[in-house]
Amino acid sequence: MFTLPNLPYDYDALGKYISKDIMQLHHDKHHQTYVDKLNAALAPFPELANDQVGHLLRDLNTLPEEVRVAVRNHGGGHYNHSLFWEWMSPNGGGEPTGELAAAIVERYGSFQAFVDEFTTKSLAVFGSGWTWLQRNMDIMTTPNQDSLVTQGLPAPLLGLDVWEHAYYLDYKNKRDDYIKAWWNVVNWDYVAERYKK
Ligand code: MN3
Repeated sequence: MFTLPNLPYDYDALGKYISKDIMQLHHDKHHQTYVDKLNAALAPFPELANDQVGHLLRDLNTLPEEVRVAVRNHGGGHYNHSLFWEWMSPNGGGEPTGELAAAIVERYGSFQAFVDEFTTKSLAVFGSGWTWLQRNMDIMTTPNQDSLVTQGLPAPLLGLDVWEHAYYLDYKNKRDDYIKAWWNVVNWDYVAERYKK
């Protein structure tokens, strides 16, 4: 059985940028629903229900056909959101340092140029999806709850949820304002930790 992880901070901790109302809805309702639907789909397959969701996504095409769509959508939702909470912090924002900063600057010329490109790609996602910083410093987007690991790629260093449910309560249709605010809570320490692994 899969379970909803606790937020690593209080619901109102990001309040200036992402409200308590959004965090409660996003974590307690949206993420919980992915977990519940994943568990329901895998109930007839206890050996799969005991695996890690990242493994199921990686091996999606070898799973029983009747659970693939559920794992892709709800398993992807569970996996992506479990990381998303960690990618934010009330002590976040600013710029990365060390090897991660060097890799970003080497690829994009400057941290700001990286932010601009990540933002532009996030704004270009039509409908619902995610923007990712990959281990090789590529920025890519996926629709819905699709995961990089299903595509045989390493787990992402950083990801941004651009589904409307992530920002509509605070920012209405203004995804650009949400993204601008989100940079103030990015947990670069956690991204750097993932980069080192
Ligand atoms: Mn979401």
